[in-house]
Amino acid sequence: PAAAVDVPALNKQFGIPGAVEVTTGRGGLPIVRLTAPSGAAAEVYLFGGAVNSWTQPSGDEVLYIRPDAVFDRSKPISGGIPHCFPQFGPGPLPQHGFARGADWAIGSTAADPNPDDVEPSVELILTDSEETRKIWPHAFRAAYRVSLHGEGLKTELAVSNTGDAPFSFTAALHTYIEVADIRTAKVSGLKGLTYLDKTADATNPPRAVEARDAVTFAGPVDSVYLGAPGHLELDVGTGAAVAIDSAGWPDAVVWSPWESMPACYERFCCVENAAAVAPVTVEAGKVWKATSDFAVVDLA
Ligand code: TA6
Repeated sequence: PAAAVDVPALNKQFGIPGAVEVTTGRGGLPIVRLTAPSGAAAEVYLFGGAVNSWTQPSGDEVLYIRPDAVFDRSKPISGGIPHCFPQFGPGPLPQHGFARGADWAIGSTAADPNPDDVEPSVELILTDSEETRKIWPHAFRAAYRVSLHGEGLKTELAVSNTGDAPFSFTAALHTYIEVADIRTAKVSGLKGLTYLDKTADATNPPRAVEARDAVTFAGPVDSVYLGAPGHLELDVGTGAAVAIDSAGWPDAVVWSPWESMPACYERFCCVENAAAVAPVTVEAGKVWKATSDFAVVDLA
């Protein structure tokens, strides 16, 4: 069933002229559109709490939405920045958990009143419900703040344990980034790290050590890098790279489905901040936080 959301009422409550607008996106789904003074913009779907678009002042889209994505809430949107929570997968819960298929609520919006440093932002909230407790029996509050700073996109995920016993989860920001051609895309920052090669065996992946300065693609890639650094770059093959600066996310995932997705694999690469391997434990009353900031950098 469609979530009953009164979009005009939400815009009245949370809209900030010129900076934050609650409106409808594809499939009529409610979105929050952020617009920065730089001309950068972002769209965040309440369904999945997912950033689905981040454009540069030129209008160029940085993220990628797969052509098979559906916007009817029948399944998670394939593309943008979906959440994997409370399970990265595979594991006992549904693959990727439930957050990317759940309706998040708007907690707050802001736009710094200093006209020199306007930073439009929205905080989306997901809390446990009867439905989530059937899948994962814990009381939690996830708060996901998305903001634009200059031309960049910033995110912060905070997971609070609102129950009275510890819980553990794995998670990721399953970021889809558009590339000119996957064959010329390169991910740097991972050399020397141990990774789990999920293409060999998804449930029992063998370990290997990354020997390359930059990860390149000539076939399917599904690698979970352990202890990833706070700075990664994806050279998208247009003379620009997407820099990802994170804190609190211990792992990184690089995924290309290659020819199993013939219609689109050439046009995207997933570079994901994750807590994918060692589960994060949050004590009762405590909160876990991680940030991930994205910027387009000129390689010329
Ligand atoms: O993050 C990588 C991964 O977990 C892969 O193992 C692959 O299953 C993929 O995500 C699926 O992504 P999708 O957006 O189609 O659910």
